[in-house]
Amino acid sequence: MFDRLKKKLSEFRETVVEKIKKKTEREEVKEEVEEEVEVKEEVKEEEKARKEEVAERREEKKKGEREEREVRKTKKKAKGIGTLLKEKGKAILEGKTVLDEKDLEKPLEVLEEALLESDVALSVAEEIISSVRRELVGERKKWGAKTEELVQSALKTALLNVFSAVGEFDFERFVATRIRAKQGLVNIAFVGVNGTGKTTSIAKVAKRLLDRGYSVVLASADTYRAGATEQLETHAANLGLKLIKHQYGADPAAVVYDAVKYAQSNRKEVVLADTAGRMHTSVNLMEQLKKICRVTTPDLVVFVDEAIAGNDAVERAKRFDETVGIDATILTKVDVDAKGGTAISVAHSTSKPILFLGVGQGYEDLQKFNAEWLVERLLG
Ligand SMILES: Nc1nc2c(ncn2[C@@H]2O[C@H](COP(=O)(O)OP(=O)(O)OP(=O)(O)O)[C@@H](O)[C@H]2O)c(=O)[nH]1
Ligand SMILES: [Mg+2]
Repeated sequence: MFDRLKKKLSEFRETVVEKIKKKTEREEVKEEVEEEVEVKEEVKEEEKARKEEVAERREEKKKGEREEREVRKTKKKAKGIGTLLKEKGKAILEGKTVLDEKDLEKPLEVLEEALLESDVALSVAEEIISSVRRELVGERKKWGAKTEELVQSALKTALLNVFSAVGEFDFERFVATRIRAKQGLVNIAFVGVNGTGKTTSIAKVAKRLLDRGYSVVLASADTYRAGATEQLETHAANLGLKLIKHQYGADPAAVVYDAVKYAQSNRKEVVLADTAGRMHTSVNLMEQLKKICRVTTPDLVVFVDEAIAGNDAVERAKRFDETVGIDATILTKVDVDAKGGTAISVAHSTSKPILFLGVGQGYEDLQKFNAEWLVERLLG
């Protein structure tokens, strides 16, 4: 899961840590050289002074032992000054190296490329890069032993920023609140392009709600694809749920309408409506989806797409949002996604929360989305 982006982020961290180490070493060497030069000059001056003094004394005919003693004293003093300067230099240097734009130019370029290759959309990648730059450049940082932690934390902040703008969405709390407010019923429609995992996700969400004590009805509003109703029927049978269905080719809005009526008269709490997969570019099918949403007024429109779709998912999410107004996203097939950037891109570009991640084909393979979890995984 996310191996590629994870590897690239870790490479960035290593490069920057290495750069900081090298820079600190370089500055240390520079300081030492400067110290030596200063010490030598001081020694020279003192020696000159001594020599003059000695010369005077010579004139006064005071030579011999005294002269030697004075020269020895000078040398000792010079050594003392050197040690002092060195310590001072080290104290200044202690963990405080300043990274400038130039130091980070190349690693940030590489990081941006890696983000783009890992399905992070360009605008999001740019935002992440500026955040990392802001965190690392300029300020005198106490790098020292904490270098790796600080670089890691800059990356973490940048990635979490993307999600904090979108916010979190507590699905169960939403369902509970709606049920209370709407005399016991919440109607949820699942939309998206073909084969992304809508039907499977509905079954997983149904299982999750059942486990939490809610009563659920399924609506097969995919009257378009042969075998779609049978697929949902199998899930309904496995989970012991009522499925509302019509004939193949029937009006999907009518199916959802019937499911809502059924739920109302049978005191069921949640209607999960499966719609046919449709290309976001198909005008007719998008119009049909509009009608389903207009007629059945879902409380929540969930856009389902697959993590492996990368930037295509971003484009599709935008188009579905423009057409029917999506409220949240479920990203499926995260278990087979090596890149890891889709969640970041989709959340950022739609400004809609991610509800769940699909992490396998079983009913339990649905994970509540948590930005911290994702970022930890990417940086781990
Ligand atoms: N590995 C993995 N496979 C998944 C996941 N979610 C769905 N799938 C698989 O993806 C395939 C398509 O899933 P469906 O649920 O039929 O997709 P759909 O969006 O309903 O498809 P259409 O109705 O044809 O538009 C199936 O083989 C699922 O088992 C997931 O999270 N991980
Ligand atoms: Mg389906």
